[in-house]
Amino acid sequence: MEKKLNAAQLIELESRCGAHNYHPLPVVLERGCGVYVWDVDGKPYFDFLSAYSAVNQGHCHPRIVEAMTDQAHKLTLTSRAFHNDKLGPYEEFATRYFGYDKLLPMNTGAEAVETALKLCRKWAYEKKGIAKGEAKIVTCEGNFHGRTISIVSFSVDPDAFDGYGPYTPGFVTVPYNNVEALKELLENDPTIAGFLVEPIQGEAGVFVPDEGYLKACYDICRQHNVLFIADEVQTGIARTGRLLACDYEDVHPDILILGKALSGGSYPVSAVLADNEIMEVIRPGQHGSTFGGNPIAACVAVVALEVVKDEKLAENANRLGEIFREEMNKLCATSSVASYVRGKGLLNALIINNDKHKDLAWDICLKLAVNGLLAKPTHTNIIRFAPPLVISEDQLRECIDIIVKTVREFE
Ligand code: IF1
Repeated sequence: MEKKLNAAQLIELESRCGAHNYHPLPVVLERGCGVYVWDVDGKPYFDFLSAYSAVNQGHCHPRIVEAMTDQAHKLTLTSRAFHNDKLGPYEEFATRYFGYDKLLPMNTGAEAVETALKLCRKWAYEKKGIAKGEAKIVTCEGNFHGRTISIVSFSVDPDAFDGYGPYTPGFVTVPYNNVEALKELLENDPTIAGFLVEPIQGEAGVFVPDEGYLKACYDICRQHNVLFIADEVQTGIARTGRLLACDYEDVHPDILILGKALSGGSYPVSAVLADNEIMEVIRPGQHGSTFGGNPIAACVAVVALEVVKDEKLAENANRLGEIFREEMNKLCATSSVASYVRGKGLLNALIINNDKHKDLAWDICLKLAVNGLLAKPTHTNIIRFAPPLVISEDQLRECIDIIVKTVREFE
């Protein structure tokens, strides 16, 4: 048998043999259960990243693992050249669950976003009557929707787009959380087909728009026959304290994009949902994916969604999110390091004052890891806190103690 490699050796291997497209914390994980993960030395941590909100149902949820392994023994992949016995029941379940006529299954978030963009453009030509090749889709400053060429074409983050041109045309950017900007654009440009928006901007640092923003945008889109496309890849599936973040404003997107927690983080499963009038514009051979809608994904997604309801994860995220922000506000009131907290449900960010020391948030995250909690900084001074939604109040309070104690070490 091969000798077990230690953490330093495993990190060195990745560095030597893997592309350097990430800068991870120096922690090597080998096991997870619920809100906990363990490193190769057996040290436990609370996971406050949840694989960027994919593991909402907790690590290795027994029901999800069972659904996945049972199906793995039976049939893994047929492609869509043939039917499989799991896809139809999953589509029926998920469309009822979210209130749409139809679902288009994909695998990753970026693929689902691409699918939504294609669907929107085709709808624009076939239903809205925009001249072929003229359709535009509006996106928001500070957006993050994935890593494909088309998606980075409308990113405003140089890290995401620089060096990857030529870019895909047909996108217009408006400032986020600005109803007027969208209104003006839609009133003056009849070639706009859709508005793509994150209900809360994740990568931008958990940026929560003003109350009423989504509803106002939705109404303006309605008025101008523009599709409201919600990217709920990160905010969806109970993360923000409701099943969807759009539910807070009773907005039912024309096109809904889901990923990440649709599988509880066990498998790449994403989806686009829409009603017949929109979805019917894509016909056989016009879009697809080898793995999209495979029977393992279908089984996993059904159970992952059942777990969300059975374990009342939205309610838990909502209640514990309030506690988390209340305690972080107390910390910020008396800290020179922690400035303020923002977020919704269990998608939150602590803003660090890094005036004196630029890498302070990174250093705090390193110390948090030593103290048994994993989180990752974004945009140098923002620490995202997003534990699995199965976390209990006692566990959350233990984590709050770790965060407070750690931040205090930097005062
Ligand atoms: C990485 C952030 C999170 C997303 C939204 C689509 C996708 C994502 C709203 C694409 C992906 C990720 C991917 C991850 C970092 C990350 C992220 F830091 F950028 F903001 F979650 F917080 N729409 N988000 O947030 O989904 O194709 O990756 O499945 O490492 O790039 P994907």
